Amino acid sequence: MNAIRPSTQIHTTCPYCGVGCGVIMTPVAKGYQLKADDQHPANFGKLCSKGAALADTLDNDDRLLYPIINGERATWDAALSKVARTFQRIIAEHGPDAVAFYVSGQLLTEDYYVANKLMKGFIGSGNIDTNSRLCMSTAVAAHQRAFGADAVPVSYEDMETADLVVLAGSNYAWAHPVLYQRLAAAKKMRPGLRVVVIDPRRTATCDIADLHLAILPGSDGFLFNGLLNYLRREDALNLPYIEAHVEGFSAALHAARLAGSIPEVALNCGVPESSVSEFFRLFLRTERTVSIFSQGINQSSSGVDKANALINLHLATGRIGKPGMGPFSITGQPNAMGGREVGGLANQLAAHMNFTDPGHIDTVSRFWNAPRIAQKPGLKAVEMFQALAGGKIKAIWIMGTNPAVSLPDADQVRRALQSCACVVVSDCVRHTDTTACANILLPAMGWGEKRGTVTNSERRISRQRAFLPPAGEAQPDWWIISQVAQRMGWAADFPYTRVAQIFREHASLSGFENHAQRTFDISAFTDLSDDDYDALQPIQWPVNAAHPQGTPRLFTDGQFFTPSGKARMLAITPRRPAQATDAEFPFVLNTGRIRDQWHTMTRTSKVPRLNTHYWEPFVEIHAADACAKQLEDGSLAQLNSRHGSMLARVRISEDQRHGSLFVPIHWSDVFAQAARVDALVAPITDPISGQPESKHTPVCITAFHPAWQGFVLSRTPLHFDDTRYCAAACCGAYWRYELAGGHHPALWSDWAHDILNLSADWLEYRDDATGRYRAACLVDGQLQAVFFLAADHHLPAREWLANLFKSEPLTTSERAHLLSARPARDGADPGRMICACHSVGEKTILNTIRQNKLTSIEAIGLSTQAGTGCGSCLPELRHILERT
Ligand SMILES: Nc1nc2c(c(=O)[nH]1)N[C@H]1C(S)=C(S)[C@@H](COP(=O)(O)OP(=O)(O)OC[C@H]3O[C@@H](n4cnc5c(=O)[nH]c(N)nc54)[C@H](O)[C@@H]3O)O[C@H]1N2
Ligand SMILES: Nc1nc2c(c(=O)[nH]1)N[C@H]1C(S)=C(S)[C@@H](COP(=O)(O)OP(=O)(O)OC[C@H]3O[C@@H](n4cnc5c(=O)[nH]c(N)nc54)[C@H](O)[C@@H]3O)O[C@H]1N2
Ligand code: SF4
Ligand SMILES: [Mo]
Repeated sequence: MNAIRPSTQIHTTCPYCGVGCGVIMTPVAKGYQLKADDQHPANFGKLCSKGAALADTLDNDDRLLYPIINGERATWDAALSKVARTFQRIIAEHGPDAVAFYVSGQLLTEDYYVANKLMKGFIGSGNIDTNSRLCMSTAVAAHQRAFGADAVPVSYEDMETADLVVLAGSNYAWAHPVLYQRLAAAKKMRPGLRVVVIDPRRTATCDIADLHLAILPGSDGFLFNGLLNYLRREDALNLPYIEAHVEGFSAALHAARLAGSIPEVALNCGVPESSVSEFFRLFLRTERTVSIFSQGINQSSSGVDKANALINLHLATGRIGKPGMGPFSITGQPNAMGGREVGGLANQLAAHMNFTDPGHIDTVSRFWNAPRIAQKPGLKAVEMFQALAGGKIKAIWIMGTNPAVSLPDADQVRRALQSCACVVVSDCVRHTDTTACANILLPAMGWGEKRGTVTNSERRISRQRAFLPPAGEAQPDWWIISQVAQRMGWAADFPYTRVAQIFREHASLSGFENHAQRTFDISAFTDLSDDDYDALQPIQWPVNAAHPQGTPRLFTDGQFFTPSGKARMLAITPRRPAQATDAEFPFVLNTGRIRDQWHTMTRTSKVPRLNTHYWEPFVEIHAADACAKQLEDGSLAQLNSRHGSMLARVRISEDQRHGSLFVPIHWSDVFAQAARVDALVAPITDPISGQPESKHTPVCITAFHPAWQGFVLSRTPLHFDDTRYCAAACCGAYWRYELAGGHHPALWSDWAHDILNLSADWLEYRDDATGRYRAACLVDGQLQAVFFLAADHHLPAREWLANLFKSEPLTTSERAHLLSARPARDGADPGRMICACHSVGEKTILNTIRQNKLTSIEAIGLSTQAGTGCGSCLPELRHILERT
């Protein structure tokens, strides 16, 4: 092991996505300076906009600082004892299956290991499931079916050395930005590298695509089967490989024949024949192919079949286990992979062992010395919350996830939580939609405070290291769980005082009675000293006696983890999404991520520059659909499904398919009113994996006509009662509120004065005929707030006004133009923020391109600095350049 690095620099791992970038934190006079770790093999010195902003998320604003029982501050001892006693009582009265844990791919491996051990090993129920159910469970099931183990075959380097990279259902540029940058750089070096994007939407990822297949939502299975059939017809299968290493080949091929020829595939997928044949020919002739898949495949009622249909292609061509080849399921959360290692899903056991094998139950039971170990899988996330609603589960402990926002049928989830007498929530944040439903709140240490390991998409284990003191009384999750376990009577089994102890036990279990039968094996770390754990360098599992330096690529010898040692091709019959659109709900609702926010925004929303890219919930719609529904760009719309409704700002976009809508997942009640998209999503899941169909909900959309609309920018946070729509964003020097109301106040002026509640100089303008009210409030010549209210959404741009919140007093000219919201001269309005690193707006970029006749991204960078920071905005810059 290498020596510990100098202690002034702390090497740790970004807590956001599954790329798992290394970052270095250095204490400086005021806080910490962050830089990308140029030695870390995940990112080699690169970061995206979110990672680069981490140092700005470290304040303790709205942190959960101490335990709370029923709204009252409590001691740790009281809170832990209360959790232990309540769980014990319910188990005694109703049995172990009456309690549940709902955990997260954002826990560290050690936290996750202890949570799983407590529930499955000692409480004796399988009822621990994780938000990875909504994310990776489909890929897990597909891997298990094909390889006999949940193992990602490839490394990031394989993606860079491939000649063809297929991106299926992945918005790589925004969701895995550093991998996208690595791919873009590889393509620049080797222009022969081809990129194909399969996504119903045109996304930022299409920026580097040679071919974009904007398929009908949910039709991937038809495409993959069609390709398999095509490869057979063109005699392009690798028969020697199939003979030696694959089973199930004939049945798979037989099923794929039904996909028909290229015209049929094109029809089934809703794309031109020429695109299908181009894709098929590319795949046929390119040996080095990596097929990346993500939520566009996983979040589907037939996701496991789709993933297997894709893996089939690699098995049939022998493109696996070799450099630059393989199917590649990329993980979402920082520790989605670690959660799979410890068996955090309800249908897994631990260390890649399963309930389906009685020998495995026995092995784990003996290793843990846990005679009460669960004998069967527990409830999967969606079923778990249905059981909570039905009263079968009577106590739930939620750790590191926000199900009131992120689970499908989210209104029902919230009702279930509200009706349960024992909801325990461990979180770092005080106010989330889920903490609002909790009876007991336990403060968890956050990133920078806690220690442990995470595993990224390429099976690489990296250390998270602490560099901050805990916020308030916060404790690490493993400690909290162990303390409860001790109080439930299992002190000897949960004796942990240091995180390294847990890691060693986890490593030891991975090797226990393994005999090369289980791919997850990190037994080389069984006797790791505390110092060596502290110094642990990023390494890819398996790490064992045979592979002490780790394993970049799996299945190099064509041996798989099935009983026969052969990989399995699956016979797939493609299915359409479970719910079709109809006259009442004619649109397909697609949901996903935006570039600068992380999930329910508990951390990224703290960073003003991350809030300026998109500052409120929106719905993207094709221009023809918008026209038919009489929706204007920038107006408000109401979306309804059979399950719920939401409000969002309309964005007309040429990137949408006809009949499809896209809404981001990020907004919760904390940041907006009526904007949780999962309130609309049906609790329909894949029958094998239990993963929800989050990308395909039939909905209707109508114009929302409130009595008034408006925006308020304010130097201090404000509170608005009685609105129908309210989206708030912290933008640094000011807060931004986008508003709509159901009825007019008697006097706008009184309303605004009440809300600001501050003695200030008011400039006001009122026009009752048009329903307009505008006001600006100044304190000592400095802008304090502006109110712009109107009968509809036709309001001035906010950017110039926003810029006036810099601390200096306003100039006479600025004052004079305040209520017209327009600068005296053109060019002072930067427009919508594009480059988060250097705060460069769209209008600034457009003007600079036009004035200086710029023709390249590099030239834009030289003139404006846009795109010269983390690079996350490069696809949008290119788009703007193309438009001009
Ligand atoms: N900025 C940011 N990055 C993140 C996250 C975040 O919150 N913010 N979260 C992380 C997590 S946990 C995850 S799981 C990953 C997810 O990463 P991705 O899966 O890349 O992200 P999504 O936006 O959920 O969905 C990907 C794409 O699937 C497409 N899609 C929808 N329906 C279909 C279909 O039928 N077929 C195909 N082929 N595509 C379809 C959508 O249009 C979308 O562009 O991102 C991770 N990275
Ligand atoms: N419609 C739709 N729904 C989706 C998706 C979609 O694409 N469409 N995507 C799904 C996917 S892939 C995912 S991964 C989920 C994500 O959804 P969630 O997991 O619900 O989202 P987060 O906001 O990441 O929630 C994490 C919570 O844990 C807290 N936290 C952070 N660090 C720690 C820690 O160390 N310990 C503890 N105890 N708490 C911590 C944070 O403050 C936050 O409240 O959403 C899913 N829901
Ligand atoms: S790509 Fe961005 S969010 Fe993902 S780990 Fe790297 S820096 Fe963090
Ligand atoms: Mo995820």
